[in-house]
Amino acid sequence: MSLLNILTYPDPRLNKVAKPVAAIDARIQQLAADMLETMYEAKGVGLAATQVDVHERLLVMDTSEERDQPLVVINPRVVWTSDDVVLGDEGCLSVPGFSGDVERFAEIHIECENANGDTYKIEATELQAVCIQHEMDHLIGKVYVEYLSPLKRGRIKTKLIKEAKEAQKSES
Ligand code: GNR
Ligand code: NI
Repeated sequence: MSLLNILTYPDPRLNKVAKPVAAIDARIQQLAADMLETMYEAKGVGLAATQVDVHERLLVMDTSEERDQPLVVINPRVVWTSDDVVLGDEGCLSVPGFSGDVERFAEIHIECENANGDTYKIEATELQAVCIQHEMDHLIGKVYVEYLSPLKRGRIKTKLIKEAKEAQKSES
């Protein structure tokens, strides 16, 4: 098990489009385990492979209160979305210190594979539904800030670039 580095917005690697996972093998199982460890350590409810600079369609998630229900989602396919939408305040581990309102489907059903290669279905509502849509956006290279106003997105970008430069300075 090891902790992985999470990319920070506006890193261009966050805009890469992930390819399907071709084979659920030991490498993918190790990656999923490391992503879960990284997600729990960062206190996130989800993490997409894109965020750890792996451009394959894999995400992990745990939206349970007790944080004891890890899910590994490989090659997700959307099979149904509700007509209802919800507006929610979203955060992202790749956009530390900020949040913003995003509209999402209230409910979503997906089909995917787990780390053993078994196909299963998730019928998600509430935070889990929002999280799945947020993570699936990462897999197509999309960060939630793209839904915010250009003004708000610009402020976030400027502040995070400044913080990254200051972190670099204090390293040397
Ligand atoms: O930890 C996270 N919390 C969260 C809150 C509201 C909507 C979406 C999320 S996902 C986020 C973790 C993350 O960045 N996943 O990509
Ligand atoms: Ni995110």
